[in-house]
Amino acid sequence: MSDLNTSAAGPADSADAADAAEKRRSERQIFYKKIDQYNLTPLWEQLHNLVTKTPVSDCRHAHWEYGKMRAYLAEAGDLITAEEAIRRVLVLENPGLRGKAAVTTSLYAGLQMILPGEIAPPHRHTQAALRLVLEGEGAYTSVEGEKTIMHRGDFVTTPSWTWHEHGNESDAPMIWLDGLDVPLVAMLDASFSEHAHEQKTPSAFKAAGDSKARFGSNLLPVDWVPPSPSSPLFCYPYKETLASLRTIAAGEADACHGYKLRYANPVTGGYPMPTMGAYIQLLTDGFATAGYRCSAGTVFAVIDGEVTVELEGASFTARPNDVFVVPSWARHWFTARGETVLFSFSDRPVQEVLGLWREQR
Ligand code: GTQ
Repeated sequence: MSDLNTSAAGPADSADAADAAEKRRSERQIFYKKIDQYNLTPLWEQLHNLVTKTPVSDCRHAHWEYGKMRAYLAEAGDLITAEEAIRRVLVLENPGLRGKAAVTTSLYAGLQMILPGEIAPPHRHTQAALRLVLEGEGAYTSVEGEKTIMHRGDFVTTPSWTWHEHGNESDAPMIWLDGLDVPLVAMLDASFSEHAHEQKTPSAFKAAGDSKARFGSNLLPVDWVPPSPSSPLFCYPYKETLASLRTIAAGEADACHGYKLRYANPVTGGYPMPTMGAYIQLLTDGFATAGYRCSAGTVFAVIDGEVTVELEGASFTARPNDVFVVPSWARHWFTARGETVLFSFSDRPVQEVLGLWREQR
């Protein structure tokens, strides 16, 4: 019977239904305005935007050519000293996240330059930092009183709340890529910092190579208990990293990654710092990766060789010292020209510890 009634519904009935729907819509709008004054909002109007089937992000893929960045950095060098700037850095802002000092939703990247004779003064902050040395030889970063002389390709860490300063006693500019967890720490409202003049207990001077001797040689100080989840080793020299990559490249390559290793905390086997994972991978000449995506938006820097990247319907070729971003869940393909070495960093450790990290091969 009800079937018959429905099919027999005339134009008058459907007009009534439309009127009723319109009335409900306007009643709802009035209701939303009313509760808005009390800082309340209806979930059902935005549930689909909050709980998406797969990641939806303002983070876009992006590519910065080193030649252009370097020219702008040189101009910055004429405009401001490292001491004046505290840190003379050009921030790589994701085109989808302008104004937020974010290279991905959770991470920050910048290109820092120190000219001969300059010093970037000591400070410490809760934000963790990593450096990939791109150009120059012989400038230093000092972490907790230990001076590390930097060489191209070296991976240097500045864990949360460690005192650090940079200086350049060489006769050429020194340029490196900074990676920090600035947006993540901002999201958590957990930013604290101090400058050296506020420092109450200056960090003791340590010999160059101290952390490598204690923690980076398959030895550990007797009775040593980790004071933090971060790696006590501050420098991972590229010379050793490259030798490892070339040795494992005699074996079988991973279809998605070629030969890929992650930087490790030698004490725990975990990540160098709890908020950022860092990686190094070698792709042999002509190697084309299988499509891959993961839920950690990733910043890549080319150390050697050349890589053509395909993702989100776009394609670009990245050359030595270029930086590019692969957003969360963006499937991508790499093709290498020449022996290619890629450095990368992401928030994967955070996602893993929260049980969120996913990948698709
Ligand atoms: O070298 O300490 O790119 O504090 C941003 C903030 C570098 C640094 C950055 C920093 C540093």
